[in-house]
Amino acid sequence: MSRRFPPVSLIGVPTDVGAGHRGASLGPEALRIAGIGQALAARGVDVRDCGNLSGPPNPWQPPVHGYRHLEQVVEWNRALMEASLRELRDGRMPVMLGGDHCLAIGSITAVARHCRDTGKKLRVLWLDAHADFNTNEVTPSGNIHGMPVACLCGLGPDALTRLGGDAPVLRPEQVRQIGIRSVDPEEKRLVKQYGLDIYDMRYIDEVGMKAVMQQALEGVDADTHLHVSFDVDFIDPEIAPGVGTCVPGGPNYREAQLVMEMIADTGRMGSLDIVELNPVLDTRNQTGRLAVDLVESLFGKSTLMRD
Ligand SMILES: [Mn+2]
Repeated sequence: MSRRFPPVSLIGVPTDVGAGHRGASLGPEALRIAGIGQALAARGVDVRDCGNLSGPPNPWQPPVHGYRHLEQVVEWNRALMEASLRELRDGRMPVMLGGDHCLAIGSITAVARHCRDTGKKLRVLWLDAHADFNTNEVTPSGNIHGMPVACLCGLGPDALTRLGGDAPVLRPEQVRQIGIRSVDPEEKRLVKQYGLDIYDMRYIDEVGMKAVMQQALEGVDADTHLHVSFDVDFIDPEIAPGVGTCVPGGPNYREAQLVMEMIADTGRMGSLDIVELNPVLDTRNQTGRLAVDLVESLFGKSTLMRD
């Protein structure tokens, strides 16, 4: 074992209330079946599976004032925020098994609070095909899984932006988005206005993933808590078909591994979301197994001979 990682708590959040397709609610079990707990234990990590949180069913209703299922989204996120904060205060690393990406609101609100309490700087790495910076005014769908970054930056309904009391939870300069290749037209305007740091696929093609990660991790030091929000649709759908919102042209297997390995090398990852895995759209849990493979690299399983 090349590096010690803090003890990990797996928190299953079986819901798709924020998504436009049903099925991400099955993500936690697919990740367990793909062996996430055993894989981390094999890395020498102390793993506790906290089981699944519970919350309201998906009512599958149209949006109201530009938000779909706002009440249910708030309820799930509050449960997750409380569970994550409990684990963080216990000295453990919460690893959220989602669930759709709206859940990052609860998970990152907890992490930001913990960083304030412990005097740590927070850096969020957002691995995703989408910027997730929609608001109720510009969203084409009302699906709240397209809004978490905006909500965390203070743009959204009070029930979500002030889930933990204070808003905004994040300043845009604390976020680095990697792999982006689909941004809605009005969302693009907001992203520019807020000055979000986006490493899109065009930029990755031009400078290469290594340089991108060096830039995204610049300034990360011993006082930094790195939160990784891993939307499985980050990866190219050729190898990761089991997601609700496929966008072609994502990072390939080696690029995705490099991202994870370079994050592991910092030794600063303090919390992780794994979201949007949709087993209903997958092929024999191929995407679930790939996600676990990549998470192993986040915990230092290098495919290179450097250990
Ligand atoms: Mn996302």
